[in-house]
Amino acid sequence: SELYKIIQGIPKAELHLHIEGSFEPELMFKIAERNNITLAYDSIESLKKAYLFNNLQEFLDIYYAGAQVLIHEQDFFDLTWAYLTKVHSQNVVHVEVFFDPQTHTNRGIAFEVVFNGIYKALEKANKEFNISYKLIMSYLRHLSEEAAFKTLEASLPFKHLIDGVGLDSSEMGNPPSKFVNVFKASAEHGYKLVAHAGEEGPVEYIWEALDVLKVIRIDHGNRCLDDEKLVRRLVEEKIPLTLCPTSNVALKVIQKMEEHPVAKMLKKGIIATIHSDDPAYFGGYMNENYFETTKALNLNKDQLMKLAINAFKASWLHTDTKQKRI
Ligand code: ES4
Ligand code: ZN
Repeated sequence: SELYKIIQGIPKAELHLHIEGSFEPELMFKIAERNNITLAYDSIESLKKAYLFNNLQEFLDIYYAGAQVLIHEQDFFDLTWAYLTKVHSQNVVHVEVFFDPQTHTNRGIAFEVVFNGIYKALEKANKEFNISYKLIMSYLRHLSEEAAFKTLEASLPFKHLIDGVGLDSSEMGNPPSKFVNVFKASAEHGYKLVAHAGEEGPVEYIWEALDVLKVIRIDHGNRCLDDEKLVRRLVEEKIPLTLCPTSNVALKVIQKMEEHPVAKMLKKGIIATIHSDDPAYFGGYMNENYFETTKALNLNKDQLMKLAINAFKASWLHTDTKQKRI
């Protein structure tokens, strides 16, 4: 369609992408086979049929199960390279990628195996596709702060190559404040701070991410419109929100795309941006997220361009944290 062509033509930045969530069933079966692992599903089709979720937790259970087949550096490289090839075809020119070290270190995979595979693919895409990138290590919030501290420690040999830390996994009952100490320590090591907040959780979690963790960007933040004072804070301090519309529909954060808050957020002056979150599970990479959102909310060209430009504004492209920290 005409709209899809316009979206394809826009150079885009992806700021909210879990690399484990880009694991397509075809590649999952291929890697499972070469690692002699039997998946709980007997075919790609039956696996895909399991991708129906009523909430975040139902998704996370399947997402963590899928990641279990990743064993060797080559597996992490192939996963990351497949993602980068795909987004390159969609005219994505900058990515800020999350990875979840604990999903792997908890089953005996060394941090450096995970890191090296991902890093080498990012470097290759930088050279071959001219894609720029940042890397964000995410702490799993359903685990303890002590476990996050161990992850922080494991990352230190690579800290000159990692740009930030995030907070993901099961939101309800795991408020940002649970991680106040490890976020403070992470900042002291030079990491930038972001956190998932207000996806399923209440606005209080967004306030905590800002006031307690001192994050510079909120992942999701859908619920912020519940609180006028919070909206003013986000606008005044230029705190971006990285929204993920197809994720929100797939996880029933909203009932249908027409209810997505991004248009209202733009009207209020929030630096709202659009990303894919876990594209292999939610059925949409960057173009599909822009396309479905634009159609459902009837966004005009100015709003569409605003979203694309906001992502570059919200990115860390202009920062050179790696140099600074050496
Ligand atoms: C996630 Cl959609 C979402 N929310 C929270 N944590 C996550 N990890 C991967 N995808
Ligand atoms: Zn996410």
